[in-house]
Parts: sequence; structure tokens; C-alpha cells
Amino acid sequence: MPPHTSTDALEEVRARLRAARRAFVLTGAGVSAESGVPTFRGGGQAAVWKGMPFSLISSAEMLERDLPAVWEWFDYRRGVLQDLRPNPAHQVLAAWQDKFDAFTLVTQNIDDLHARAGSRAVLELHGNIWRARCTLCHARTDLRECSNEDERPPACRECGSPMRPDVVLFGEMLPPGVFERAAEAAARCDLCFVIGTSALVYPAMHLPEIALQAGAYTVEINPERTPFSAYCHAALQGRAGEVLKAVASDE
Ligand code: BJW
Ligand code: ZN
Repeated sequence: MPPHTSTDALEEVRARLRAARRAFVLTGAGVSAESGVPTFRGGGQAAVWKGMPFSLISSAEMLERDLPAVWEWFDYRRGVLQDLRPNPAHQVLAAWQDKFDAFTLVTQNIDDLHARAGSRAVLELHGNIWRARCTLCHARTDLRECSNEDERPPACRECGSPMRPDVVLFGEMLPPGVFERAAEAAARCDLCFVIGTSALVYPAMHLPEIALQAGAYTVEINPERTPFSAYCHAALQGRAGEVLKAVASDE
């Protein structure tokens, strides 16, 4: 059993999982932590790159001010990601997709690890680090087909304008339709998991609020307490991979 998770809480969540028909999962950076992906926050620390807090380097303001610096930050992170693999948390969630009448996996992560674990139709709220998009015509490119030595910013193949990482920075709108589809699923679920997120960033955190309001049983999995812990029905304290394996172990 993961540390700080009582047998009663675990049994209750297992029973809810067996009975659920429509499950909804929101994940954050903590779900990829056991793969070796650094989180943004947690443990009292916030990520910093070249002296800049990530809330600045990952912001719409920085994109306007210094697009090459934004590219450097995302090139660095793709370099970190390229050797990393999905972990048991991604694998348990991929196995759940065929277990319910409806299953919706929504992630704030841009690392593609859910898809690489086999999850289909993942709703990516904050985009994907492996794609670029044109700042003018919005054409998209798969960066796996380009090298980090290509020009920065890359030029759009359609119109020649500078491309940017296809991710949602602070102060930017989410991709059209994605939040709406996620919100619809949240409003219709009977079981909601919120895994590995500091529960600070909106509108993502509206989703479990919608699920709660709709009467869903709501479970948080995180080694630390978050602002959401007080509102959910069960807060399972521990690492996502370990806790999810324990939750899923009697299936
Ligand atoms: C483990 C673990 C293990 C560790 N197992 N767990 C309402 C109120 C106030 C502000 C706002 C509001 N609504 C909107 C805003 C502004 C802003 C916002 O939310 N700010 C708050 C921080 C205050 N939101 C936006 O700007 C959003 N856009 C928007 O609202 O558009 C409308 C608008 C437009 C113009 C003006 C105004 C409004 C967009 C948000 C986009 C977020 N983008 C980022 C960067 C993406 C690109 C990049 O990667 O660089 O997305 S920020 C960053 O935070 C990233 C993440 O997806 C996101 C969430 O972080 P997450 O996943 O929760 O990670 P951490 O690191 O915070 O937490 C990790 C957790 O894991 C910790 O709790 C650990 O304990 C835990 N953990 N190991 C399980 N093994
Ligand atoms: Zn273009």
C-alpha cells in the first residue's frame, strides 16, 4: 500500500471503480514524474530556467518578447523527454479506457506519454511539445521530423512565417473545443480522478469542479496536499504509479 493511504480509503475507491460506468481523469505533471519528467511545482519549489521562472519563459508575454528564447526552452525540454518512457501510471490509465461505458482522459501535460502508453483520444488541454504551429496561418508540423539544429524559429512550409511551439502558454486561450469536450464529459461522469496536479491552473481545474457539482465521486492522487484535497471525496497520498497500481490491483 502506498504511504499515507489508508486501507479503508483504498477499498472505497476500488469499490467505486468497480461500480463506475462513466469515468473521467484529469492528469498533471506529477503523472509523468515517475518517468523522469520534472514537474513545474511541488516540494515547495517552482521550475526555473536560465534564471527565469517558468511562469515567465512559458508565457504569452515571452513569446512576443523573445521567440528564439522560448524555442530554446522547449528544445531543451524535448531533449530531456526523448529518452523517457511511459510509467505504470500511464499504463494503468491506458488499460482503463476499455473498462467503462465512457472513459475520458484529459491531460495538462504536453509530453505525449499518455498516447505513447496506448491511450486513445487523449484531450490535451495545453497542447503537445512535439508539434509546432505557424504564428500566421496556424499550419502544424511534427517536430519529430525536424532536428534541433534546424533554424529557430522554424519557418512555416505553407507561408514562410515563424512557427511557435504548439503549446498553451500562460495568458493564452486553450485550443478551441478541447475544454468544451472535456467539460461535457466531466458533467456526465460518475467517477473522477485528479492525478498529479498542483490544482492551481485554470481553466483545467474547473473540470473536477464540474464533476463534483454533477455528483461524481472524486479522487485525488498526489504525494502532497493541494487546494483541491479538501473538496474531493478521497485524497490518496502517494506517487501516481504506485497508487494507481494499488487501486487497480483487484481488477
Ligand atoms: C506527483 C508525483 C507523483 C509529484 N505522482 N503526483 C483564474 C484565477 C486565477 C488565474 C487564472 C484563472 N483563470 C485563468 C488564469 C490565468 C492562468 C492561471 O491559471 N494561473 C494560475 C497559476 C493562477 N491560466 C491561463 O493563463 C490559461 N489560459 C487562460 O485562462 O486563457 C484565458 C485567458 C486569456 C488571456 C488572459 C486571461 C485569461 C492557460 C494556462 C496554460 C498553462 N500552461 C502551462 C505551460 C505549458 C507549456 C509548458 O509546458 O511550458 O502548463 S503552465 C504549467 O502548469 C503547465 C501545466 O500543464 C500546468 C499545470 O501544472 P501541473 O500539471 O499541475 O503541474 P505542477 O508542477 O504544478 O504540479 C505537479 C504536482 O504533481 C504537484 O502537486 C506534486 O505534488 C505532484 N507530484 N510527483 C503524483 N510521482
Ligand atoms: Zn504559415
